[in-house]
Amino acid sequence: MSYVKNDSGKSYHLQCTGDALETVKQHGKPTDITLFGSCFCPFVQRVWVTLEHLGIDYDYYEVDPYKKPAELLEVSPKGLVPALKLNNYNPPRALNESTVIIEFLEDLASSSTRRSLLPPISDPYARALIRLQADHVNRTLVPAFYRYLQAQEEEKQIQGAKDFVESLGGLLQLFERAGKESVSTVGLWTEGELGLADVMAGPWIFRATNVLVHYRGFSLPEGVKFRAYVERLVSHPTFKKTCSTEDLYLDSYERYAYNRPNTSQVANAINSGRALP
Ligand SMILES: N[C@@H](CCC(=O)N[C@@H](CS)C(=O)NCC(=O)O)C(=O)O
Repeated sequence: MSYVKNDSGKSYHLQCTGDALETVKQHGKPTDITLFGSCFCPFVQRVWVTLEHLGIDYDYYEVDPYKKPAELLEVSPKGLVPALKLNNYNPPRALNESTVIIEFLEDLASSSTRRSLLPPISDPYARALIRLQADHVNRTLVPAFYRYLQAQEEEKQIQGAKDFVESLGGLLQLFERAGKESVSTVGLWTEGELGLADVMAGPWIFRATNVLVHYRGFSLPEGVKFRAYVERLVSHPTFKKTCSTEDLYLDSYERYAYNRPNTSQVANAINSGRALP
């Protein structure tokens, strides 16, 4: 049984709301780095949180990635958000792919703001443990989220929920391992600072608390420690700055929840069993 009965035909939003809108308003003036973003997009959100956390100056530019305007294609070959336009080059250069952008911003911050989402470079093992978490998020958690949300038949939804919970479990195991094997203070799991894995996973965990709850009747895994982690994440001031109000996500994800044809490149990849774009 799908949790919400009928597709009401809602479309994705084209402007941030709530806290995210306030942040957009503070980042309207041209700077060296323009973030091409879309208000509902989790891949954008992870880059956006990174910019905020690292204290790197940027301006936010909202685009509709499904319409693929020429200015987006110029900075992102597949027409996907997020993308960065680097205005200090002449002519300007660009970068796409959220994970690559995040690494770029980390490198940039290492010689400017000196903030980071990773333990210090003097502790390569601790850094690798966090990267293992991030890798798990990208290869397992993110696809499991979409498979679950796009599943239409009851059986597939049950399997989707199981797989999603299992991928969360895998992340927690990696968190626990890092807690045991390193003394790093980076990462919300150990009540440290916001870290790379939090930023990588955050947008989907957040959407699990609203979109998956609404469309799939999902309940987050029990466990005091896990629930406390999710609370620290979604209420983290830097993360919250990039969050719109719940209605924006519910409306924007109805397309996925009913698996409407041609919803997105991600949705098509999930439907055809291919790797995500
Ligand atoms: N691998 C890309 C994925 C980005 C992505 O799929 N973005 C979506 C919005 S959430 C998009 O631009 N979709 C446009 C489309 O499907 O044509 C990344 O990590 O940056």
